[in-house]
Amino acid sequence: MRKTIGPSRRLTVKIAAIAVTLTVVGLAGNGQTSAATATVNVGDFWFCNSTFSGSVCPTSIKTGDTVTWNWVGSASHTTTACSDGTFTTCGAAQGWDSGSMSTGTFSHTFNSAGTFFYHCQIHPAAMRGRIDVLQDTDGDGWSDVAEGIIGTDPLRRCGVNAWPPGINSDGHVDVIGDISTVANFFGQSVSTAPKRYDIAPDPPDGLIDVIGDISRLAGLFAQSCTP
Ligand SMILES: [Cu+2]
Repeated sequence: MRKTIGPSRRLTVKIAAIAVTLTVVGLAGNGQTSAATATVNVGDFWFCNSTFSGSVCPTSIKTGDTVTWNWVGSASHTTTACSDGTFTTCGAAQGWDSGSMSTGTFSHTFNSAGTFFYHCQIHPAAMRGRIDVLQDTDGDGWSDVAEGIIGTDPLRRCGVNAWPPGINSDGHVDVIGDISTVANFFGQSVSTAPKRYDIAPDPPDGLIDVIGDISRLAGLFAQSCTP
């Protein structure tokens, strides 16, 4: 006789599969979290990807993060800061200017919150972008606004309800106690699941999902908060 596998059994299987994957990944990733780097591709003739040719590509980061522009096309381009969304006053004085490049990378670190516009000086109509920098006062990788919604302390990186992915507050992301806890609420909205588990995106979307919350946790498996 064949046994039917019910929803809770399927979830257990799914969690076990996540655990096995994470154990393998974790061998290489036993570290601490720190400021992040976002990569923006620079192509012919767009920022991010070709769908943004002629429009503005948005990139969301937190204070202290770095954006690295990566030249992937063959023509020469720049990433040059502009004073506002009219893209009329642009140059190094507005924040940064890579100068003309056709290969390699250029990086800029954003230490203050705000909306920062940039374009390519050579193709200003086709190539435009925007960096949305959210305030992250404690530097734990979650914006102050997100932590306000999740219910963690935006001023502390470690401790009880301080670091969003440290679900059980032991300062470490594990399968038991963190990932499996959140996975148990898979598919639920924060009307029935705790807001504390809705750690992604930033700010949170009100839903406990695999693409957002569980994969974000999985990506931090075996990592610790830095006091
Ligand atoms: Cu260009």
